[in-house]
Amino acid sequence: MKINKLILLFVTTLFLGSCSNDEQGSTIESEVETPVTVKASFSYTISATDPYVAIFQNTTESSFQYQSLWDYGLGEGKVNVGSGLVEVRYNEVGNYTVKFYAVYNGVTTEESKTIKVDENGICPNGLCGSTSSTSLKDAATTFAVGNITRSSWVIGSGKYIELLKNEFNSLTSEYEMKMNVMYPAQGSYNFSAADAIVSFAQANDMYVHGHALIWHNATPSWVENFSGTDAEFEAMVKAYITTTVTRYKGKVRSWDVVNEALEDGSGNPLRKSVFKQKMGDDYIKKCFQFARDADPDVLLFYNDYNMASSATKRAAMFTLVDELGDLIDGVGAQMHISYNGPSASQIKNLADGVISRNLKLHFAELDIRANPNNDLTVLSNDRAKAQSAKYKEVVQIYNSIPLENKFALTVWGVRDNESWLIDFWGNADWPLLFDSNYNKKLSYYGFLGGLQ
Ligand code: 9MR
Repeated sequence: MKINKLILLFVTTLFLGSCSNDEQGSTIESEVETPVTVKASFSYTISATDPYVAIFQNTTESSFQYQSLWDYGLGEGKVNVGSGLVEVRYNEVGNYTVKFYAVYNGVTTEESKTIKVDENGICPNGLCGSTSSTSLKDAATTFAVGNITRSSWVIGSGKYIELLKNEFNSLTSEYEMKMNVMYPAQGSYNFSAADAIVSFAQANDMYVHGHALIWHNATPSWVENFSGTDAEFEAMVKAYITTTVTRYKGKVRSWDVVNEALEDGSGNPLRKSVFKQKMGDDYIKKCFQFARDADPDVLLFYNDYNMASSATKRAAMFTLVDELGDLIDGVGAQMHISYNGPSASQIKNLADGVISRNLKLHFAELDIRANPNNDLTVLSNDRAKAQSAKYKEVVQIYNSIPLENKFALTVWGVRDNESWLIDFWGNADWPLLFDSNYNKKLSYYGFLGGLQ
């Protein structure tokens, strides 16, 4: 069995206080000396980033210099690791009796606790199989925690449905609330998949974030090849947005009105989409106005990627957003990032820009590549830890923005093996919070740790 022990912090408990035994003895000679003992005491918590790791703390109260010894219940007997916090990993399911000893004046006192470990890690409060452990949505008390789904997944029951309902309180359709699916042929809408997702969310008290009314990558071919005048094109877009937003009025909390309108290249101009070509450079403003007119209460977002890593794209986005004035409620910052970047300060810069404009911030489409350089064939412990730390960092940044700017943090997928990234990059990766068996990964605990 492998035991990892790491002394994190040395707490000074070993020094004599200013009032020593000797001083007392010399000034009050007539008092009978009672033997002094030091009462051993310790506590432990479960690591936020690794459910199999207990963090032990010596909580003995004494100003006397005593010796402290641990027995972690792993068959090693007593070990002296000094004082401070100690991390111990319990790799195997079982019950472990942990003892802490304080030795002073020839007297040894001890405290003992039982650590129970099941297949999910150390059981909180010794309650194995407890379903009362905090879920992501419960831990995030000031914003929604979302994930994506598909209409074929929200029917029936099973592990997936349980997990989705337990951990998340906001849903985004992965691809079925885009124009190519909702409006596949002229004059013929198909809302069946979107309806299924929205109904499921309503039945389970979850928000729906509508994604995305206009996206150059999800435009049906009849729209790309529109036959008609520019005025007819614009009327068609107006009717589509009005029909869709009206249909889900009161059921959808928010919409990405336009997605990824900016080029990646120099200057980050508007992409030359069919919408720009036919409706003009102010097509985004027009689309926001159509949506606003259809539902004055729904929150309207502009959504795009790489805005933390690219300062120029961020600047172009803010120019675009500023031109929208009161029509826009928030910015969706897609968080398709990697374990090693963008940096916390880049992410904060983006958040600060949104906050300074009094807009809502959506950390959207969160997934964190563990293998961006394709140097792994399996997820190593070190990389899993680094990925978990990045999740924690992102969540901490989001959790620390002002309440009025908070909206939701949406993870882009549940199981690693279902992530769009695998096909997109064509190499192995494990970017999400759950493995292919729906087990929580270290990344899950990193996310949770960011909320604490
Ligand atoms: O993950 C989505 C994938 O299943 C779809 O096939 C694709 C096209 O609809 O969209 C993917 O999600 C994208 C999102 O809508 C916008 N940002 C980039 C995402 C990954 O491509």
